[in-house]
Amino acid sequence: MNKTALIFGISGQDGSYLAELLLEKGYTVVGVTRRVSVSTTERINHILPQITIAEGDITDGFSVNKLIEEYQPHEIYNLAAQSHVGTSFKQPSLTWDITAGGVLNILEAIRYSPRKDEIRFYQASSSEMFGKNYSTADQPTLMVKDGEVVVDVPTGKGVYEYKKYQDENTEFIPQSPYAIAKLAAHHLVRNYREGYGIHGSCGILFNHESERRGENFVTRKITKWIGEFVKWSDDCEFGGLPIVLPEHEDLVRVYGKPLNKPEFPKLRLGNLDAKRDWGHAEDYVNAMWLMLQQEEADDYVVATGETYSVRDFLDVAFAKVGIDDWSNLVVIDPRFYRPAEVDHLLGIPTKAEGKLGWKRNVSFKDLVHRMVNSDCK
Ligand code: NDP
Ligand code: GDR
Repeated sequence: MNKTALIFGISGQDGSYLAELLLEKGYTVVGVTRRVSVSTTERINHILPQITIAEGDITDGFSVNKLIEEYQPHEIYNLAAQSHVGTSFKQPSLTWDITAGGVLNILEAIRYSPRKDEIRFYQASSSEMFGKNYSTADQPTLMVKDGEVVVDVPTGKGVYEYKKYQDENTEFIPQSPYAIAKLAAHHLVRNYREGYGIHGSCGILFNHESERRGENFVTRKITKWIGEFVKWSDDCEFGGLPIVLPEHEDLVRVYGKPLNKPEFPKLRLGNLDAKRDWGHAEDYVNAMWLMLQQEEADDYVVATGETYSVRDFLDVAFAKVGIDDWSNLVVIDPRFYRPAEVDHLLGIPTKAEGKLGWKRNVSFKDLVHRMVNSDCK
């Protein structure tokens, strides 16, 4: 008999990749979507004939109970959340209800299900829970970026660093309503695991992006802008990349621009110094599945072990379309700053690699290039 998986959040970035993975593995896939006025199935339209879509909302405990009773899943993946950190400062109460309260509804439904012992549960925890905290290595090690040792240009010698990192033993000091809600959910899963014997695992996933990433997360915001900008500049009279006139703060102007063609707004961003550990979502959904194949439920950090700033992301993304200096194309806009920031994330996935046999396949550079290519199409 093939297994049934119930995915909350199937219409999101991770939900779409996870559904594809589970279909490949022969699962019956049921995905929960909430009623909205416009369709949100763009990321899963190509697999709709192979999956079942059920209407529900994780903030509605009755609907969660009903779904688990009706579809009798062997595995439940909770990817549903108000997942935007910036938005969580503007809508903290909604974020709490979905991102923390919704998880409680699922755990309670499993706890009282007659099939409790047959169900395995995955909760999408987040590196945001570490917030401003990190651990520091005792010994300096050579700095590695994109698989290569970083070399000091004048001396030609490798650069050493006391690595600042997060792993399963790093204390959580969350910095946003989103992270606090995720941390509450994280502890609820642990509590229901220890208290009621629920097979619940949390993946503490660091940032993962893709061609399907939501357009208001910084990586996709950048690559989408580049895609539109390249198209705009291709259409300019002189062809090729435009000459940017620096005195125009908000708009990209070019010599030779046809009069009837609108100028192009610059890319507006917030904090460029924040560092993130960025991987590809395709690799990360595999870790979710692996966690539920373990006899014992547990929590795992899933990350690449490397960190890059938003500025680094801009460098690689713009270089892909032949632009080495993007400084005149980007405007710093205080609207995109957050009241409290997470400055440095670098996850050590040793436990996931050792116990789950998980490994990532897509490097930082490949991730950025894939996203730029996709948005330039
Ligand atoms: P997305 O924002 O792309 O997807 C979130 C999903 O949750 C969407 O399908 C959304 O549905 C659904 N959802 C939101 N509210 C509800 C609700 N009340 N009831 C049912 N469904 C709801 O997130 P990602 O795919 O990027 O992330 C998946 C999960 O992993 C999230 O929980 C996120 O917080 C967490 N996470 C993500 C990381 C990342 O880097 N991507 C890293 C660590 C954790 P709709 O389409 O209707 O909006
Ligand atoms: P994050 O992702 O907050 O890490 O949460 P996001 O891409 O939103 O921000 C990353 C960093 O970029 C800075 N930044 C900007 N961010 C956005 N969105 N828009 C901007 O214009 C901008 N300019 C600079 C941010 O300040 C931040 O430092 C993601 C989500 O997927 C969460 O759900 C998940 O839990 C974590 O990753 C791990």
